Amino acid sequence: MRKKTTVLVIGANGQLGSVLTKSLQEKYGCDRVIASDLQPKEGFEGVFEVIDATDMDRIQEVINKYDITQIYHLAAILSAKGETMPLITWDINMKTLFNVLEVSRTNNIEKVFFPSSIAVFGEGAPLEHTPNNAYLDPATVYGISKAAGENWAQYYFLKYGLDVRSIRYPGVIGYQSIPSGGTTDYAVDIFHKAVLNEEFECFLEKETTLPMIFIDDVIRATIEIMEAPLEDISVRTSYNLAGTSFSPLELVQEIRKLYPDFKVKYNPDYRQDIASKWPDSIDDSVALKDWGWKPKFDIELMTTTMIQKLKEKYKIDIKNSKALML
Ligand code: AKB
Repeated sequence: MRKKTTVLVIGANGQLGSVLTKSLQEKYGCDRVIASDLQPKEGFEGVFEVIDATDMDRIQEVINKYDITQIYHLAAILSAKGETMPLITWDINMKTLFNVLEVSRTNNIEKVFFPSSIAVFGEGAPLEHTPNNAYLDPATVYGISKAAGENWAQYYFLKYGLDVRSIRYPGVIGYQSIPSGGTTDYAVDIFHKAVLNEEFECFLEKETTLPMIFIDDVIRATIEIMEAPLEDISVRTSYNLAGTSFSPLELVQEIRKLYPDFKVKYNPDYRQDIASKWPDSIDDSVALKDWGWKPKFDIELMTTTMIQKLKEKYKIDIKNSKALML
């Protein structure tokens, strides 16, 4: 008899994990989604377990406790932070992945989700419409760990039949949480500054175009690939995924349609070197062909949605802080 789907989300406090956990709760029910991270998150509603994913025994305990059938492994150190501690990043990103793959194999987990990233591409890949099977020569330790991880995901599928599915995420733009440690993080921070009428200092050059995606699209893509019939998944390393592509300047121009006085200064740092080697745009036609992927948000819709949501959020935050002060 097929077991009822019970999902474990590792890295549930992160930019993506926090939103994905909510969508999974809506889909499977609160008691069927086990959120986990290094520490509990204030205000979290649902079932939570503290897991350090470098500890395989701890993951095993949680699998046993809830009879887990699917794992979403979202914990990783991202590109920019990774460059400040390369060996630790390699250890953590690979150890946590191996732990997830191994416990999944030995517990007959039905499906595993492992996010990869546009960071797997380097100077050997075409900058425009980078194809799914482009040469991978990543220049960051994060990118190297994701490229290696993609191959390990495929290895576990081919050797053990473990159903690991993966997407190469572009930079994710969302209003619910603030990302940290990534090279694409500027594109979230900029919206907060615009809504708060503050000047924004950009750590990338104004012309640096990168592939980005709005949070609603990326969550939908993640759930869609996990729901696709097994026989439709032809790529066992990772699928390219496109949302929209833009440079800081193009984003500023879009924001200025709503905030004409928005001030920005450019002060590129080491993250510019990382971004310069990543693609400008992504060819995601294989994802379209295999499981029907199509993004809904372009730069315009993403910008208006971000601003509307952040305005609501800050109004609420201001109300809350006033309430606390009374
Ligand atoms: C980062 O900037 O490191 C991430 C990514 C593109 O994977 N957002």
